[in-house]
Amino acid sequence: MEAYMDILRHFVLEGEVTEIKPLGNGLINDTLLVRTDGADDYVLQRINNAIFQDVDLLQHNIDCVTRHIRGKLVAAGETDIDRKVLRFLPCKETGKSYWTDGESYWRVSVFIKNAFTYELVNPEYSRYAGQAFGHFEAMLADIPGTLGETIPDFHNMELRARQLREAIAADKAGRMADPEVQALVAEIQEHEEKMCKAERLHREGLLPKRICHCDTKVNNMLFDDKGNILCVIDLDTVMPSFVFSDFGDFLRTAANPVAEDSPELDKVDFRMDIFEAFAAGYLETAKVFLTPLERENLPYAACLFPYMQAVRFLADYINGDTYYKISYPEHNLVRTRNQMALFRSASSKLSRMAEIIQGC
Ligand code: GN1
Ligand code: MG
Repeated sequence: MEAYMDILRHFVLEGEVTEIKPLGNGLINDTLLVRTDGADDYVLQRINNAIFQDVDLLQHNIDCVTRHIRGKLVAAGETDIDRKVLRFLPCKETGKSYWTDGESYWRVSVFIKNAFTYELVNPEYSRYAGQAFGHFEAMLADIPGTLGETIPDFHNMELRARQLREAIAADKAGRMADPEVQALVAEIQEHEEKMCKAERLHREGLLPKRICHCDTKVNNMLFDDKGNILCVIDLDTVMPSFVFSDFGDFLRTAANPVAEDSPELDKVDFRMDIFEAFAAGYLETAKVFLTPLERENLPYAACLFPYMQAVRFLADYINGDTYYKISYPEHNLVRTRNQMALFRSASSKLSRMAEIIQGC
């Protein structure tokens, strides 16, 4: 508590701190809820600067995005704006939206009250989520200046496939001896060429990059008590990417009836009712900017994200678990199995997905 209080002293909080406790279950940053006796509570986060190596760029992106969205909400006459976009506190000494002691990086945002996150959503909520992400991308379409890539080539499938090959070649943790790992690698590599389609289309000049959220896990959205979306959180990866990122990553987490690390593989399934609802919502708000090619490749995006996540989890497992937080030694392997099962399920439903998109 005292160590956290020393950090919080670099920001102007209203009221006295009464409690500090862990919040959420992100795999990258450390997140704490700071309760006070004042009007607002706060979220204190340590930014993982091993992963986000340019925190100044990262916070610059977030400042641009939150300012731009705030401006749009004001212009649209929205009310309750502080619940619809995040607000970060400036550091007393530098005025920047983070504080660093040279080693760790910290930021504080106002906690949005009476908001809920879900690990699983029903079709109705998925439709709202689709509208919200389409709207988020539409709002950011005219953001002035350029945003940097906070993790360069974050959702580049060719890069992720290469990183897996590098992990296999180095075999740092000696895990390549496991026949199951070898079988997973073989299955992944069988699909590699087809899954790298987005990068090819981009090189051919057919597929644009747009500002996307790039971490649209279902638990990165805040809902009010009626299921309306308040806002999207976890803005660290907002950057130029293909629209497939936001479409695919939401479905990766929302269409799977179990968590991404569930060992119950027989329960893993790509739920078409969630796909249908999310696609309908997304196309309502994103139709103003989507090209026909982007639209017709949305089913591909639904397969790409479980696949890419499996590649990332497996590479981390083979590397000896240096990227994602784990709770037990086989955690990343269990996650890989789960995401591959989801990939297989989604792949078997591609033609039905295409029909649904055509019908929207
Ligand atoms: C990470 O930060 P968090 O836990 O919301 C990761 C995502 C992965 C996700 C898998 C910066 O997201 O890309 O999809 O874990 N974020 C980063 O659960 O790598
Ligand atoms: Mg998160």
